[in-house]
Amino acid sequence: TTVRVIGVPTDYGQDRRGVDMGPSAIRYAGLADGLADAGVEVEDAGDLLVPRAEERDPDYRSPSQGNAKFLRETEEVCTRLADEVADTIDDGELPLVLGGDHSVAIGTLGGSARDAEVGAIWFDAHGDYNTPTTSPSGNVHGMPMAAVLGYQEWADVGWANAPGLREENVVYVGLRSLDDVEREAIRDSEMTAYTMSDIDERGITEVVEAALSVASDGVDSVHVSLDLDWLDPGIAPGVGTPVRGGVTYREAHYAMERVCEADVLRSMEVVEVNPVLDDHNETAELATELVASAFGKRIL
Ligand code: DIR
Ligand code: MN
Ligand code: MN
Ligand code: MN
Repeated sequence: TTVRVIGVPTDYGQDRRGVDMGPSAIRYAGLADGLADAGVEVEDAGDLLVPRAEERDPDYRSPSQGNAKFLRETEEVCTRLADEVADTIDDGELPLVLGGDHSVAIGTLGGSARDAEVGAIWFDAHGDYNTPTTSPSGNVHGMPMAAVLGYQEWADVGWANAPGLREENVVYVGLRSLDDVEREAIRDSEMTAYTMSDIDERGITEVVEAALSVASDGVDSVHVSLDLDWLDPGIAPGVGTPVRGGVTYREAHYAMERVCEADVLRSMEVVEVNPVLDDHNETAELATELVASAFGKRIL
């Protein structure tokens, strides 16, 4: 496998500045060495050019945008990202997208699920299933799963929809923070949601097996989205919206090791690393270690 690294230095999707430095922090933490240890070829495509948020007006709204902040800018970045991701797959390589906040997933999945049926595993504390109307914050990083699935008013936002992704092949792992309307929407959907309680009860091994089988059922391959706030903030403090009670270091590695062994990966993204909020880049280091596990680095 050749992994093509695509950095997306955006922080349009949330309120804490600094997540746009995520791609640099992750590279500085040793991403290339980690991937070399995993035994894959690496091609670094650099970063997409993303205008700084200060140069843009977050409150610009077209009539269809509801509360969504920076939706114009998000469209502009995600449209380019989707093309890059689709080109990477066409070239026979595997895209690894470095965020940036989780709004970049609209682009990654848009490209990954353009010409194929794909599943998705969403490792996150959050459901990211809001719409511009239901969102309490207006932050697009709380909306990408609804956007790509075309849920409610997202159905009219063509650039944001991922044609080859169906609800039945979407699995959340590790949820522990949902907004009220979002919770009902997830319950009413055909998606599969494993919460932290499910991990407590069944263990990470069983939950990850189940997630892999739901995501890959009847489709060509699987996208893995890793939001660093999936992990417990004690080991991943450098994120904008930390939530107590996340997965441990070993649970996270085990999950990535199983993703690798399942051999279904089509694309991957690592998002929400914010070096401004971090402790000596430890969250970026953790991100690189987890990526190495996902691509085949093993203890023995
Ligand atoms: C919240 C927080 N549900 C929102 N979402 C986060 O703003 O929509 N997603 N932090 O990653
Ligand atoms: Mn997220
Ligand atoms: Mn999150
Ligand atoms: Mn987020």
